[in-house]
Amino acid sequence: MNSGLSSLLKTKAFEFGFQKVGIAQAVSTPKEKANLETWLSQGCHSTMEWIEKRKDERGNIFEYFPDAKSIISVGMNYFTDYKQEDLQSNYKFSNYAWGDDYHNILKSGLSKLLDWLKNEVPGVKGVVCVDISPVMDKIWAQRACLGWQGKHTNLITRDYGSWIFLGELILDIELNYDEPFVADLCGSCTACIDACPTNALGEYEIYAHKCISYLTIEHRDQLPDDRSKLYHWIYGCDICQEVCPWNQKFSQITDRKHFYPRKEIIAWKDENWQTLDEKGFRKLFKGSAVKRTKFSGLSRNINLNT
Ligand code: B12
Ligand code: SF4
Ligand code: SF4
Repeated sequence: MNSGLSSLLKTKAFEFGFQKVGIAQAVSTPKEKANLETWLSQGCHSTMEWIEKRKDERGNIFEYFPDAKSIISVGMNYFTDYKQEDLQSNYKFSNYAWGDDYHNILKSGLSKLLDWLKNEVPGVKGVVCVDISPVMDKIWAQRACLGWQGKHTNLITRDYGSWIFLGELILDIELNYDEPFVADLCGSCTACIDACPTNALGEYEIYAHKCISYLTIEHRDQLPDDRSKLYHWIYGCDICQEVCPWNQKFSQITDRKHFYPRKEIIAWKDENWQTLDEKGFRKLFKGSAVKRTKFSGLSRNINLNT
């Protein structure tokens, strides 16, 4: 059904800057909904009440967009080949936030795709989602054949590893669907689980309350004492992805200059970070995802690692 339009949509998605694209049929997802509810009931989300608040929509696409028929799932490669060792400071800073805010970049590409489609199919309804919408990005990416959810819980692709951002365009029209990605290519590997310094990973499950990414970005105020070891990370954490053989073998360098580190991220020494003030924070992280943690969060993380 609509195979001409489906393949044109994919061609356009590549043209608008995405490296991965697939189309999933909008269906209910009772198993994933149940997993989410168990995860929440175990308190793994900690203070991320915003996940719980819209859990019905996250677990059921039709609660979010009742007319949904198709989900175009896209991935954008952000691997730059800079390493933590290239940073002149002892602090570590997650690579996904080195450059411009990915939300804006993916949203812009998906909005172009929707505008293009509106010209082709007048009256089509669609919604653009990137991260903050109450939609489980990884589930739809797997259903649209982009890859599988690894034991570290991130979505891994065969051709770029897991260094890809995800987003969706949800539409009220039928399209030609890809087969879900059914293989689990983690095999017997447990490198991510073994490397996580805070034991935040079970198999295919994250205890977010223990995860350095959660603690440095999402947790407000002081950290509980026993969780105050951030292992030098001041924003996010990349350890479980750095050790993944799929990233070591299959990462490809992105040509999106937006994701390359701002010069300060590379050049700053510990004392530059330690003397950063609110004005400097606003200037350095204008148009960056780091704004999420606010100046208070970043300076708390710097202090805890000093
Ligand atoms: C909440 C959140 C977080 C939380 C919780 C992480 C998590 N894994 O859920 C915190 C703050 C810790 C976090 C951290 C990071 N995040 Co985040 N995060 C999200 C967000 C907003 C929601 C994810 C969610 O729904 N979690 C709820 C739990 C229940 O979902 P889940 O872990 O996928 O759980 C599933 C499995 O446990 C599964 N399950 C249970 N048993 C089994 C058994 C088997 C066999 C299988 C296959 C599955 C399975 O069932 C659950 C439901 O399907 C998404 C964006 C979005 N809207 O989806 C981004 C997102 C997942 N994050 C992203 C990124 C980049 C990161 C970081 C890498 C950032 C960083 N460098 O610091 C880290 C990675 C940490 C990690 N190891 O996951 C990307 C991941 C891209 C990708 N390739 O997958 C996303 C998709 C954002 C985006 N749009 O690109 N994040
Ligand atoms: S991001 Fe870091 S702390 Fe979180 S699960 Fe991965 S290795 Fe563990
Ligand atoms: S490190 Fe190993 S177990 Fe973890 S996600 Fe990668 S392949 Fe899977």
